[in-house]
Amino acid sequence: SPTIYLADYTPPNWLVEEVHLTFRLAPRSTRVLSRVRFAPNPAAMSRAFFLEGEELTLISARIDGAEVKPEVTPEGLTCAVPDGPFLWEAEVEIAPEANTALEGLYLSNGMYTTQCEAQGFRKITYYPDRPDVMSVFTVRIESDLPVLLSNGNRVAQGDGFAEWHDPWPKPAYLFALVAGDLLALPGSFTTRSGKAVELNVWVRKGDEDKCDFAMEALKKSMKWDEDVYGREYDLDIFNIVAVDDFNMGAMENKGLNIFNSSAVLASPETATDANFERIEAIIAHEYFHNWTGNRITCRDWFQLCLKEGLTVFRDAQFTADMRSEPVKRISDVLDLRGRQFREDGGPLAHPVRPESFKEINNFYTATVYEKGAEVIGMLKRLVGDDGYGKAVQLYFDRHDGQACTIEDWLKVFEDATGRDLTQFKRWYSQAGTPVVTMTDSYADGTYTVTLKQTLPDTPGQTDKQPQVIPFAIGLLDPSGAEVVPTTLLELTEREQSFAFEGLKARPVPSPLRGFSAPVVLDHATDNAARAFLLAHDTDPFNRWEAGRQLAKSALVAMIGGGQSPDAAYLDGLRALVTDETLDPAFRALALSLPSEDDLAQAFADAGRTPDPQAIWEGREAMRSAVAEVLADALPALYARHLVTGPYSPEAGPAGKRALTNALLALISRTDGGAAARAQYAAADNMTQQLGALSALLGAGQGAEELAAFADQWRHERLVMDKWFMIQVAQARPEAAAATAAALAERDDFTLTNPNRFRAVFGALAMNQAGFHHASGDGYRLLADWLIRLDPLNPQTTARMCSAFQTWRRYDADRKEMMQAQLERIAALPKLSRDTGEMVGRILG
Ligand code: B3K
Ligand code: ZN
Repeated sequence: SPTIYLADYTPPNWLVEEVHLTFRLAPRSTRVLSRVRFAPNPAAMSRAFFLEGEELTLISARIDGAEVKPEVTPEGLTCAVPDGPFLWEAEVEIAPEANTALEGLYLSNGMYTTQCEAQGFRKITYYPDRPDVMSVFTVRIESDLPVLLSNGNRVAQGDGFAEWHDPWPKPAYLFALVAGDLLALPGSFTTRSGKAVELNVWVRKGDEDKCDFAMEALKKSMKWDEDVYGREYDLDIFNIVAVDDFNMGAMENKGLNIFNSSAVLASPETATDANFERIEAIIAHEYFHNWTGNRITCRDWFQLCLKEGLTVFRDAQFTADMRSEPVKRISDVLDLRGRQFREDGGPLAHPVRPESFKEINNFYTATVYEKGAEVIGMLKRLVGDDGYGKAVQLYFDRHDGQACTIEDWLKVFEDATGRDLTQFKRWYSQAGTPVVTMTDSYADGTYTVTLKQTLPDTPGQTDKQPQVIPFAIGLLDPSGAEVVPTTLLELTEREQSFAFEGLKARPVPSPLRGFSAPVVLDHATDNAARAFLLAHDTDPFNRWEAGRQLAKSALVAMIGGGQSPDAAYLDGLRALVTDETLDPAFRALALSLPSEDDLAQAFADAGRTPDPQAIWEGREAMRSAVAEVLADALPALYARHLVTGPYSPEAGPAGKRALTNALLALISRTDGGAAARAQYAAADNMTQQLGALSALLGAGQGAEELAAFADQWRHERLVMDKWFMIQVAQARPEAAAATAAALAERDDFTLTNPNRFRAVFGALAMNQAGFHHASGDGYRLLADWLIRLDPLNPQTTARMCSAFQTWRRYDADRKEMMQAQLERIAALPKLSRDTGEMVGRILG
């Protein structure tokens, strides 16, 4: 399949003035009638007429009322057209029931739903399916189903039909339709200019008691966007729909957000605190897209980070405001390092704004989303909060109703702040994680920091130019008092020195505070300095980071050097965990060890071959050491923070539950599982029930509870996803593949539900020692199932291929086994474009 290049962008030949769509819904033979007013684009270079269309049966087509016979290919159609404006009418047939790819119009448990981003609309009708063609849509749905929804405002409704009109011009990827036997949790919101908005969360019968939290999250999001960004909602109604079969988290269709049911449904009994937090964040994210994505959209798919990076940045600000700012920052950095650094350091590395693709769905990545958000965070740090506020308001004023580029985005910052962003723009075009090496010296009251940036080669990119790196630093004196508060250094050259004068003694630096840039910091420091920062740093992020670095170096010394657990780490951890002035959520984070993948990368970075089995054993040994060293303190700590009484998903009690669950996992290593069994028996909420089950499984117990759990929850598919996942996640290395294989044979394992597939095989890929077990069983099993899934659902298959992206890091045997599986997939005769591109890039 062809490669598409950013450099080849040309404006559309034809613009769309308005669209009318009529849907006559039927599972195997839905008819879609389109009436589209086309007008020549004055900016175009040609008047050739091409409409995208895939897997459609064309019934008839007309231009200005006269029948035409277009030339149809598998990708679309061409047709001779008039010189000036004309009316295009077409009727096509599609089969939603046969659509297992979950792109276009499909059926999920009897409910019709759509997913059009990025290029799914072309599976609904012939159309210029590109984001720079924006138009006003009117939609008529004909069906016997009781609830018929589309974008915009409802304009008519009667027996067997409904009509919707969306006054805001939009690209086709924001089109949506839902039809089903649904129930709504209703709500309302009054905007700050006094407009009443009707809100609904639509679900299937039986789920209506799990919508309250999503509704509240929506109202908070609407209010926050008014207060912080001055953005009001712009329609009379806002609908959210929960769908069981969905390829990702959710979709921001104008006025009709469609959600994976896992990202909206929550009750205390069925959802964990982590689920509640994720739901709040995704509701906010999709809502915020109304302005950053919908009112202002992307010119082409290369500009994806324009809406995604910005919207992730906005939802992170929201979560920080609703909950704890440091905890949110630490979680985000953990996620960034775990997913984005991993991507940036391997064969799938690509710039925040990619320059080519075969299948755009493969570029909804951690780099576009999370690094894209980091880039905005850096921009804000560099221009200051005021500059950021002015620039963003200028963006909304100048570009409302347009399809924009990263150049437009950066220009508003230049115009609003007077800052030249030419060099900053390299963050969008150069892939790879910069390494910042820090050295320092002290003489006569002057402390000098020297920063050097190294930009690693990535696929297709070498000899990179220096980037602008905002580097926040603070200095502490030997007593632990802060002598220089957080100061922002701007590293713009390959190497630069910065001096701090007038100091009384050599300070202890606290570098890269708040993780002020998405870089790897290489700073030759020792455990004493780390322990000092762990005890004294005023920057909560760096305090956590110091503990993490201590844990990492202790683990590396244990795994690679046979040393016993480091005393400085264990002492520091004890002090931190028992420090009642600290937020329990923060303490829970401090108790978690660096992941197996993180440690594998640490070995690879040091030029050593990671041994997944040894890494697993090292973490187990460290956990046992922590459990032993803290043994005297654990039961009292656990009892002090155990939350009883009515459940609230708020950050306070959730942080305590996170801490007590982390403590319980440690306690269960030494008490034979008694405390965990007690928590399991008493739990009236999923966080404590699952936390107890996880602690038991982690200690090699819990068979009875596992069976009871399945019995209790067999009718709740989202809870059963957890049941599937936890068994694979907690399986010992030698048992992980067999556990996953057995689960996949069950009747309630279904290939067509991405949540269930991810529960088993996503968990297998995450269980590093299991996936990389020397038998090769993990590799083979995952490949077997990806091969089965690809013909049904290419998007989810392609995404899960990334489990193999680190294959070059390992020893010859493992490398060979992974390569063999990748080549086996690549050789399939009917491999999808999605999976073909991913496997090709991973093999390199
Ligand atoms: N924009 C959608 C993602 C669409 C993914 C298409 N493969 C959800 C979001 O980022 O809000
Ligand atoms: Zn998004």
